[in-house]
Amino acid sequence: MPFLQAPPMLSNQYLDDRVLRSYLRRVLPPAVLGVIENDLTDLGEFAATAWALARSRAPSEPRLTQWSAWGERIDRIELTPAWQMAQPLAARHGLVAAGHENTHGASARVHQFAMVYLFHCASEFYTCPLAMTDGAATAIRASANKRLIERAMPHYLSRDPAQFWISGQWMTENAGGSDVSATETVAREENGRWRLYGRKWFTSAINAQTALALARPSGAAAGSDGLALFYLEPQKPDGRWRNVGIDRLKDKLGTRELPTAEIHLDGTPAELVGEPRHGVRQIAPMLNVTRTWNAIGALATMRRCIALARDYANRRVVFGRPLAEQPLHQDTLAGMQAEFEAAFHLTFYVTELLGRAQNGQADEAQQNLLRLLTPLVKLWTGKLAVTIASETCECFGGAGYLEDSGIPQLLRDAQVWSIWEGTSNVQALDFLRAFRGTGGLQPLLSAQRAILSQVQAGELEPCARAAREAATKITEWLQKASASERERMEAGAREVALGLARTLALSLLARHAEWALRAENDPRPAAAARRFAEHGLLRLKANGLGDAQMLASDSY
Ligand code: MFK
Repeated sequence: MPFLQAPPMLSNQYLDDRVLRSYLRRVLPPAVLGVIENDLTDLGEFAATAWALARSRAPSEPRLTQWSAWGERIDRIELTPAWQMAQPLAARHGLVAAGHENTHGASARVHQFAMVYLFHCASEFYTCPLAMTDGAATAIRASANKRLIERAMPHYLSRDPAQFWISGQWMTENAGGSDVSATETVAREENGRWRLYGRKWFTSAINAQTALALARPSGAAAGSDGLALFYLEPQKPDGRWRNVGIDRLKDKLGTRELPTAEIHLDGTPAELVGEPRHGVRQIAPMLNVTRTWNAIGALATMRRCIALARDYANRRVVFGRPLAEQPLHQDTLAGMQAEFEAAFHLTFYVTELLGRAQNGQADEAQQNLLRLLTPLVKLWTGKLAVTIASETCECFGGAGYLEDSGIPQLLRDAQVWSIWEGTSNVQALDFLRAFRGTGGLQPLLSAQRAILSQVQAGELEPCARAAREAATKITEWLQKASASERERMEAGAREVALGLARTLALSLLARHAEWALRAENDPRPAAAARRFAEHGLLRLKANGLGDAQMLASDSY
């Protein structure tokens, strides 16, 4: 008798998503939801069929061929079948364009990111170049560089696959990943044209038609102020490289379908985006957009994990009944769902703010709030996706440890969310940068007060109280730490950032739960809020600096 288990399956990932559909009903005007639902249903179907398709064939990865049979250096990259399919699909659905079009006003970003959330897991990380393209469009628009706006934007925002271009983001170098100020790539003006010389250590989606790159104009000052931001089109129309050498494709833990390369630039023509300095300031709008995509991608990972684990729990019978009926397994799934649901509301709240800011509808406090929340949401969702993906492997038992079940890939891929686009600690320090630069926590505390004033139901009162108390504790911690040395503040920054993210997420989840009770007679968001509050919001350190120094340098 062969041993046989039913593998997990996915149904339409939009129609089956209670959290997304309920949220969209609350925040979007019915007319807008009516218009975009076709797109969402299509992408939900794509997400389900792509999972089944991926299980039915051998995994494939991009391939680099450096030399032709006749000795010519060609550096040709072959993309996976899914990547070839993703390009036209992304263009037609306007996965970048929708975030910039005026059709739905300030709801543009909610619309766009709802699509991205459905598309991500089926895209084999084609969302990476889409994120960078969205970021490049945002940075170029902010630069007000008329020539580049006319040259690149029509391609970035095209819905025509033949016209649609993607962008890379070339920052990371041997000397500096987090510390971009260590950039060694040099820009020289030769015969009235800028050319770049140096090595970029991680360049994702190397097949992109364009890239934004940081380089130091020769003779410019050291540090990040001396860097400039450049726009490049690294390939000629016939596919030959413009003085770019692809040294190798990276051998990564996950995101293996994404062609990430190590490259060298040997006189690559480039164009200044803005002034020949303050490059980090100029690329920052790109970073904030790609970090938002990062949070959406992490959220999509969580949702995929939970959908698979839940489906499997209905199929897998142990100890005489399905896993789904076993109290401890139910409790495990409930914990995952509550964390995901809270993260969902915080992440989409950030997309609402981004839409308002971009549409000129955000006042100064809301712009400051967006600045504070972007690193927080990137940090928390990146960490949470790994936790949920790891728990998902366990939900499948031994099958969750087998590559060909497709489950371990979720965990390997999830690990990227807390690394690229700036590690968790980079985000925590960026939160401190924003905290110091935007007048402290006030924008966040005021927003939380307004959100919680909409929570009236008695059953949600403990959640609202927990969120208020946590905000007070964090405020006190920050006041105390600000008065002491800078290093104490930095050492505690990650826990503060995580605590703030969880606190605001609980407030937002409770507000949605109140609405769902009244408008949809649905008690599930309230159950999620109670469960999330039970998990706790804070792990602030009382006095850890000395202990941390001792433990970090521990040796026998
Ligand atoms: C769905 C898929 C989505 C994901 C796609 C990802 C694909 C891409 C893969 C990659 O490229 S991964 C590489 C990502 N690398 C990073 O994210 C770099 C991480 N390091 C940082 O983020 C550092 O914080 C940073 C390099 C920005 C620090 O640089 P500096 O020069 O030491 O910072 P400084 O001097 O504090 O800031 C310089 C200016 O930038 C200041 O403005 P002013 O000149 O006006 O004073 C800052 O306020 C501003 N700034 C820095 N970060 C900002 C920002 N402004 C707005 N938002 C920010 N986040």
